[in-house]
Amino acid sequence: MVQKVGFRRRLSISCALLLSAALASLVLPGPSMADTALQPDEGRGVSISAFTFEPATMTVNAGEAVTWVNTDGVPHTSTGALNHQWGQVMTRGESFSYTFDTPGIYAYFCEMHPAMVGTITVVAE
Ligand SMILES: [Cu+2]
Repeated sequence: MVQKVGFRRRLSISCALLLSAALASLVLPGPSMADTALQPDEGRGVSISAFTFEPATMTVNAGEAVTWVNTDGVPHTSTGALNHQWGQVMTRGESFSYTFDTPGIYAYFCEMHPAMVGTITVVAE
């Protein structure tokens, strides 16, 4: 019985290692991708990396743009949660900018992976 449990544990650790190796090869950006993420063309930058919006919460002034940059190996979207005010599919290396003109709290998510969520808070200048 004890041996059986031990075997299962080793097996699940092996599976976890294989899975993380597979995920790492899918989602790890190259160095040039990371540079792109840090220097968006327009506005403040949100990097999409390892199925996460980073930073997940950001505050900007009204009239400012936010640029999302996908550094993952799979497509993601940035989609406004309220009536899909904005929405754009980004493949690896692609970016999308949206200008927030009206103060408020804007929740957004990835349509392909709804567990990916973020919030942009827009304050009056
Ligand atoms: Cu996604």
